[in-house]
Amino acid sequence: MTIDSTSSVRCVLIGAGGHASVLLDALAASNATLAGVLESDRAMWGTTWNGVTVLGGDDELDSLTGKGITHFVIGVGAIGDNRLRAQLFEQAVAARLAPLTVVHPASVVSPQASIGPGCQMLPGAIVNAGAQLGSNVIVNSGAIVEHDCRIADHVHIATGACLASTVTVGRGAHIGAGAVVLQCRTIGEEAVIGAGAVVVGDVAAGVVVVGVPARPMEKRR
Ligand code: JB2
Repeated sequence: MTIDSTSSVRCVLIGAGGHASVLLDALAASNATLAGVLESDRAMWGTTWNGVTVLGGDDELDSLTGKGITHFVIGVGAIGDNRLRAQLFEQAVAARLAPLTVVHPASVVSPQASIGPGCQMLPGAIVNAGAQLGSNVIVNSGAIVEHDCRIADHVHIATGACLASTVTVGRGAHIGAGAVVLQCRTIGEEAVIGAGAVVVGDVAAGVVVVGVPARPMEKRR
């Protein structure tokens, strides 16, 4: 990884697993310096991961501004349950760190789209005109957010999923890998769309749907 020691953006990566390893490429192409990672796995503390020091656990967050770290990146993908990502985001903001927006150079984001702080656009992601994304949204590799979609905070649109135009997605929802949501549908808060599902109607908050066409599997809360 290229580390630019002159950069004023020094960030910490929270989580050091599979999703974090994908983020490394985008970070390397940015002007941010990756100053360390935080891990819940104590065995990793004090070691290096992909050439970056594991500073400790999330209890370290409060001390990081004093060490010249300015920004954070949520490195946990947490498939199917975005509550951990939301909690870590809020914890890092409370520690006075700023969310770093990560845009891989091979993603396409329309200048007419808006993306909130801490969003992650991974390789091959497309966000088209008029789309509005809140904070801490992942548009994972090869996923498509078509024009005029409205995506709330902490949503994860997994690898290869497709939101046809003017879809509304509520806070913390998960759109599974390869799923398709037809245009103008609404996905409720913390709903989960199973991998490969085709959503032809609205999905209520907290409901898990699977299959083609997508049908409810269970109520989450
Ligand atoms: O609360 C936490 C925490 N919980 C788990 N704080 C911190 N700092 N770290 C945490 N972790 C750590 O995140 C785990 O100890 C582990 O090292 C890492 C999660 O790695 P894993 O590879 O298990 O999952 P992931 O979330 O990075 O990736 C999943 O989601 C991606 C979107 C995988 O299923 C991937 O295949 C998927 N592409």
